[in-house]
Amino acid sequence: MSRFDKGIKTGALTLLLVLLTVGCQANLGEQAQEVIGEQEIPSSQEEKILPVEDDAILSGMNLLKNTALDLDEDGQNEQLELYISADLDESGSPILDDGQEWMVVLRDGNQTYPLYDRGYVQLGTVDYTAFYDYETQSYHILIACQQTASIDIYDCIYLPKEEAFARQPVYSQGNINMLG
Ligand SMILES: [Ca+2]
Repeated sequence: MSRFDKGIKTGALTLLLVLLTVGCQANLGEQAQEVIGEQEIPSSQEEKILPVEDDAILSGMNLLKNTALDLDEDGQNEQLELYISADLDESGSPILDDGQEWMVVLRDGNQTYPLYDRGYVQLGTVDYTAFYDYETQSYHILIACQQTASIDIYDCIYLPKEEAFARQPVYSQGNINMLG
């Protein structure tokens, strides 16, 4: 083997080692992220939300916002609704105290899914965002609860076969200073 060939072989080996090392580091990075994700949001925190046939769960609450959407694709719209225990002024805005109860429900005829059930929120707000995910072909309702020192976001995924929701916390952070 000539010295030239040796040089090429050594160079190729070095390049291979560098690529392997970079590849391993990239893999380690991905694994570490997955582990962190699992630690923050254990899958055991997933809850199944079934409907109740009792409008009394909404007693004393005032409707703040609603969206019509057809989650089960039967041609009839369901109502996604945000409720608050505070009174509303003439323009429909809530008269906020230091804290109040909030609810997010999905109503389908006489069935009501309590997606966020009378959570008491101190100096903060609750809101929802609904969307259809083309990739997984599923409907999601994100619910965000913001307070001055914490934020929690839940993802409620509609399960058409079970006619239920799977709800899990997807982001939770305390000890913060909310800036806006
Ligand atoms: Ca429907």
